[in-house]
Amino acid sequence: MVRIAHLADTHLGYKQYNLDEREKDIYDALEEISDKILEERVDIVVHSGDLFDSSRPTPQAYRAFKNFLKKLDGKAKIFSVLGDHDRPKSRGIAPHILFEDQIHILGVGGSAQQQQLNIGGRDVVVAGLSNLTRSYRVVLVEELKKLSTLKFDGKISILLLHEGIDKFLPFEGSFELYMDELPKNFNYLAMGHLHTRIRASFGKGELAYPGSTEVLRRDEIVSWQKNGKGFYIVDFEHDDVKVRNVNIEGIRLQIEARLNYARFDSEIESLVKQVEGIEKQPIIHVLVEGKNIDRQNVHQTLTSALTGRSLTFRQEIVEENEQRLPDLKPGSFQVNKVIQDYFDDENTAGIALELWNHLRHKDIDEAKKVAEQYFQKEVKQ
Ligand SMILES: [Mn+2]
Repeated sequence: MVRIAHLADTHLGYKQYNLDEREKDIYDALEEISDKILEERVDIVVHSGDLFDSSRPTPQAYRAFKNFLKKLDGKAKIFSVLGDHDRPKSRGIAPHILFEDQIHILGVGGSAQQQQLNIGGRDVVVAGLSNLTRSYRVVLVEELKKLSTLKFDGKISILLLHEGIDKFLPFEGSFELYMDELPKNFNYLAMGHLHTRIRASFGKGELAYPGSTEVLRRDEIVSWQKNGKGFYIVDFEHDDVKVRNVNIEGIRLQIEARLNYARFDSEIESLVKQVEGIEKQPIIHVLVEGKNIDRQNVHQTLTSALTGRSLTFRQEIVEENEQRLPDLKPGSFQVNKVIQDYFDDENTAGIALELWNHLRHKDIDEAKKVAEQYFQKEVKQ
């Protein structure tokens, strides 16, 4: 039997809400993963991209990965592809280069690569193609076509990709690939990029996204509660592929609380009871709904109730008589087109689209970055 650990989207160096604690949470998650990988005695570790949150990691992020490698101590071969976050912009080199003796990065520069190794008598082919954006879709599809012609006769075959697929990201413009463009001749498609856990049988084996290893965005809370966060253990025996979840236990709690302003005081009281005594202070997302909401009062009440009981709280206020957008079904219109039609010039439409992409994931930090860059470039000139 050959056993691999499959992880992705560790985003080392990401610092949610600009909090040191959140940066450390991400490193702690990786440390727990290294313990669990050792317990599982895996032969190979594959990381499907976005190992680092940036192509220019901080020393802290480098150190976290160094510690991971030190812990594994050469007990497993490690392969990875670059994601959209840690792929260097233009012609730079990837941060992974510092660890090139210990980690093999596959398919950088637009062409897929493969390596063959022998694990206890069984040949294993690990292929990979680093992230290509939608503007390189032609290259991406061409490379996948080439991969689909490979013959593995009896060898275990694994393919690493960091891309979104239409089936799991229904909005036009948000995915890079259509499901039927993926090669069907591999035993296991080790995917990265989507932060939720997804598993599907595909071709002659399985396709799987392990998801991010921490709750990096608010819209990951629901799937984290349902499916956990962590990585996969994949066992290959004869022609069989078995995938199993391994969960990280130490993840910081994130709570979504919906409070009715008419009963604000009593609802705050029960929220306080709910979070009382939690050892690792939770992150609380509060939504206050009602009429004639006194925003300042809400903020003051939340601050005095939740300070010390939460790592941070985020408040959102919705007035009952505020106009809400009509419900639209995915696929019934193209967001790109709506935005492009609205703005006259391509540049502004591009920025609006980028902002929309971050904000629909409630990724305020990334949206701020985009806004700041725009300000630097367009306004300050
Ligand atoms: Mn990604």
